[in-house]
Amino acid sequence: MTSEESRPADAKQRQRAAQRAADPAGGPLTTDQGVVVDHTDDALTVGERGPTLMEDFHFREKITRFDHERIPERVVHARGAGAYGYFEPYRSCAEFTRAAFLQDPSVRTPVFVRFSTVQGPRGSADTVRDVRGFATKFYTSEGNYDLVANNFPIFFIQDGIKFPDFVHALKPEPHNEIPTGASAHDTLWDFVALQPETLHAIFWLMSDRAIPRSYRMMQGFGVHTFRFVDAAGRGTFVKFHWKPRLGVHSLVWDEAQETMGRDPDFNRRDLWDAIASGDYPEWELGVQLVPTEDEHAFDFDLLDPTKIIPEEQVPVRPIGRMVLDRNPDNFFAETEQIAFHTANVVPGIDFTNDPLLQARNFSYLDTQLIRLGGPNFAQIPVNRPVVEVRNNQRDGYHQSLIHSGASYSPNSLSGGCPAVGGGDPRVFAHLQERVDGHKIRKRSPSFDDHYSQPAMFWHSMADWEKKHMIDAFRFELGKVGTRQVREGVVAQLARVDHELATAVARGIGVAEPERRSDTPEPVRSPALSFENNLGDGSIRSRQVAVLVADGVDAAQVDGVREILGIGGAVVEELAAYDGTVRDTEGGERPVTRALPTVASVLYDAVLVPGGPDSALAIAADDAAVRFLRGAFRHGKPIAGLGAGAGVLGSMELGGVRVAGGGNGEGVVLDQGVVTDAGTGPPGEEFGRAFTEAIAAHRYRGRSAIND
Ligand code: HDD
Repeated sequence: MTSEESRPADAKQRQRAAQRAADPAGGPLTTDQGVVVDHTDDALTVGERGPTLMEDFHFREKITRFDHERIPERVVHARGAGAYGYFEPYRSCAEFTRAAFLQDPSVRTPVFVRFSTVQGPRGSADTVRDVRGFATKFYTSEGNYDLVANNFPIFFIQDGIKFPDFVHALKPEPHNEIPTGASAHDTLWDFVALQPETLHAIFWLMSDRAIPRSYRMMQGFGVHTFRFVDAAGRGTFVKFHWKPRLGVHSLVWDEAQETMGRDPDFNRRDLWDAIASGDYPEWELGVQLVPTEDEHAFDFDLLDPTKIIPEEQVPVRPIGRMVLDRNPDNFFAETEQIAFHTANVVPGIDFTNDPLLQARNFSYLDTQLIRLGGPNFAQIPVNRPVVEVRNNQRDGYHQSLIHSGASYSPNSLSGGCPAVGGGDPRVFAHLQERVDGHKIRKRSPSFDDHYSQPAMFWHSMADWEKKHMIDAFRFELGKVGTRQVREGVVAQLARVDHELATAVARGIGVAEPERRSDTPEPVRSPALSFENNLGDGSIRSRQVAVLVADGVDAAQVDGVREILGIGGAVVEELAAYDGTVRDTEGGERPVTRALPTVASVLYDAVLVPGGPDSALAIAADDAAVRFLRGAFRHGKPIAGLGAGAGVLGSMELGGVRVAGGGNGEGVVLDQGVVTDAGTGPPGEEFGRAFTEAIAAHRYRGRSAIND
């Protein structure tokens, strides 16, 4: 290095030249006024060691802009992840709705979807126990339609006027702002004990639905009963359902908690990586339709957002599919600035008098005004409709359009423009409905039954789902400090099911409740169980770890890669160190990640291949052994080939039977552990067994699954 090159000023110059070369726009750095800046690393000072000058407009602008980079986070659903994609209907839905985007299967409507957690702030972890938001903006040819959904089909309250109470109870305790992103604290459960309408949603919250494996593996629900309106102005009640192609899958609680530390961005990263690698997530849009004349045909009120229409009673008809195929370019500009609003509807979709929906139709526009700093947020690119916007709305903060002409209607000075309606076929016509009644502040008695549907949910669960729910109630209430709150919740649970209430009471040191005579009949809706939402049974996009070390059997790893690759799984080779490992063919295999940087909770399945030296090293590596034990504890598929099968055998995982004795025994499958002690490449039988185990996600029979 010459003395010239070592001078810092030269280094900076080179850096600036490199930045200029890398700038895709090709231009130099400028101020907001377009003035080219000479450099941006030193403020303007008096001499080399003197004070900074106010005159340095570049410095002042840069710092001022930085000071104002943050906008208020959403009061709920602050943490999210989004993506672009498209929606296409399977066939025309003209029979029920005139909505243009639901007419023609050859027309793709662009969408943006934002998934979110609810309770935690923007920087909180992804895998908390919480509801997930699933909001979709359809940029239709008749304007924007927003389906602002959750991954639960019901909500915690019946009337929006209780939303601030519910959210205050759910959010961290006001005195110390603890806990972040969690519902396990006194104020929430106090509210639950006193407000039994919360129970149905609380049952979903205590189920594994509240800890999804992936945003790509959860359902979405519009919750409210909406209305379709056809071209003749006839209404049909409708509930919206998103069903993921990959099925509905969740974490287990122990895994979810560990993942918060290992990768707080677990769900966000999963969505991003899948789309970036071309594995586009897909959902089917389904509708439950109820003719207007059947409004009162149910033993609950269709307007009550704490009730589902069981799918066995009104089947979900698939009407189209949505694919997410593009990650945003800039998180803030797109995912943060997108503004959803339940009242953004298009002709053919209308509201009902669900009191929660009516409140939402006020709240969303209102919240965007403060969050996005004024009334012109619809001009932000991600919020802009694809159709032309023409109206007399003017001025306000951040107006970016230059309007001309008259800004009132009627006018003659601008030729009467924009014309009103004017027979345009796209005109929105509200469903005509006669409304009659006294002005009252009173809940309808048809909203009174708070126990039948939580009971139906409970009785529809498989045994393992019930166990997870009991564990969840015990965990949550075990964190509640106030005894009377714990007792109050148990008293509510006793009104749903005696066995559940007793099991929870035992775990939290509360007296077991008396058996009541008025608990609901054990009605079931099989569609509610995970067991009946497993998806297409594929292993597409599942993350499989292969533990390797020097001396690993190349044919076995390559063989497994080939088998799983056909199914679309993602295979990563993990070793003690980054870099490469030497395989039996003398090749240097690149290591995908070093074991100390990952953990079994970040993978769906694990394989230990053969090669005696490699297997020995794996058995002696603490991180690898911890990885295997973790995968076993969480019920994940595990496989061993050749000497790798021996590693699993020596670990004595829960008494599981493992193939032994060289080539003789063939493939052994026990408790989701697939082994073949043969030394050759993986055979067809092994490939099939491992693939099926991965497709099943978890082996539910392992006793330690949620410990
Ligand atoms: Fe809400 C955000 C879903 C009831 C008031 N809500 C928000 C988001 C979703 C939902 C997915 C995030 C949107 C995004 O990604 O930007 N909310 C629901 C569902 C509900 C529900 C499915 C019940 C069926 N919400 C609800 C009520 C109120 C609100 C009853 C108020 C009366 N929700 C809001 C809000 C938020 C919001 C304060 C916060 C940020 C935002 O709107 O844009 O206005």
